[in-house]
Amino acid sequence: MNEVFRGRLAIIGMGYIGLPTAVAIATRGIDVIGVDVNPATVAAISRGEVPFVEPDLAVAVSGAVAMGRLKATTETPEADAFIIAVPTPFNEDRTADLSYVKTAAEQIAPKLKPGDIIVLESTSPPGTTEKIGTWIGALRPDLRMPRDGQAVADVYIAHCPERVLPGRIMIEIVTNDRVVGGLTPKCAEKAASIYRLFAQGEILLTDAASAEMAKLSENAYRDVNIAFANELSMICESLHIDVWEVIRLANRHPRVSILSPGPGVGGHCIPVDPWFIVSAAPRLARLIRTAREVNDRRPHDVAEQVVAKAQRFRSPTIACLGLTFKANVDDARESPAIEVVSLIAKALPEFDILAADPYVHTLPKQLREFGNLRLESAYQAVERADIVVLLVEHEPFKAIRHTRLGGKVVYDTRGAWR
Ligand code: SAJ
Repeated sequence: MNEVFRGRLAIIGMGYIGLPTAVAIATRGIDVIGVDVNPATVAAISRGEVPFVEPDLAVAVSGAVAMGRLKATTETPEADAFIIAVPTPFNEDRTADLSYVKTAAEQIAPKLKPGDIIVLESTSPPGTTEKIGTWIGALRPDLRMPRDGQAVADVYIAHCPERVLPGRIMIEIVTNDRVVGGLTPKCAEKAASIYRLFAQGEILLTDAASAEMAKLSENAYRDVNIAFANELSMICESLHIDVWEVIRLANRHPRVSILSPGPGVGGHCIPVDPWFIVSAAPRLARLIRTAREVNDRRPHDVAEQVVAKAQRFRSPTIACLGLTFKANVDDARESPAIEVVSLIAKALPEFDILAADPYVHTLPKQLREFGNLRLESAYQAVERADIVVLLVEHEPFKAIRHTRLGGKVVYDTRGAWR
């Protein structure tokens, strides 16, 4: 046992998870082919470049490409193992949209030979790994799919959910423990042989549905705890108590660790994944659903606070610092900060709104419709503002001197200037 994978590996989806995983494996001497539907992504990787910002990733990609270990293509190739790392967004009714996973499985199917391994890394509702077996089985009746309780199978299918934190991906991809859930114990063991190549954390073997549910539980846990912090923040505001002081004190209890309130929960994972639990057990997932609602409501609460503060002025200029979904990343998709800024701009069309973010160089498209809103440097925005709203605690914002904020109304939604 404790086999380590040797062979050729294909990774479907060259995004925030697929590309770092490709590099981690390529630098362990394995030939990796990265597959992506976007020709621009494939061209960038082939040049040794990274199509998005993530600390330490660029140098790792250029090294792996220069060594000839990492190649990129738009066509799924033949390989000995396939990792699926494509998006799993939600549909309008908040059920999971598995179309990218299904397409990836259907493209892998004709390339499969006996002994191949397929690993799903995309965050998915319980039962998705099993569906991969069904989809592939329908296209390849010549291959025996792994089934619970049956000893023989021609291919191995498992789920190994990604767990890395954007901004720390290159560290966490190596150091995190990995959960590997197989459709059968043999599938889990085969999939683990891939992660043994680079994972320094422990590799925990289980069944596929438990692995799927464990990943969803991790993100739902964080969402519920952020919702608790956000609710506390609103309660404290209404009672004129400083929530940051309350949290600082409560967190000195040995078994209490309250997270930080903020303008809402963004990104592609935490606001999405808890809904997969809700749709799997709608009557039972009451707390998880409520947490989602609290966090989704949060940008409205913050915008209302800003609008209330603006009423004290005749014609205030409002600086909104931060547009990305969290600190020190360039990712502005699903950002609560953008929602707050757009709600303020809509509610106060007669006032100047200045948005600033060191990682965002053009006004995001959701904000382009507002004639009263423009992108500025943080320096200019703070200088001109009567009201300064801190939405994302980027390091350069934390470094703004308190003297520069003197005489202004400051609304620090992240507690960064305490
Ligand atoms: N946030 C708060 N208060 C906090 C912490 C976060 O308001 O105390 C906000 C952030 O500003 C951001 C959102 O929550 O808008 C999510 O940020 P995050 O840093 O908590 O998480 P993500 O989305 O960057 O990454 C999460 C991670 N999951 C957990 O920590 C349980 C990561 O490990 C997962 O791999 C990732 O989701 C994923 O891809 O599923």
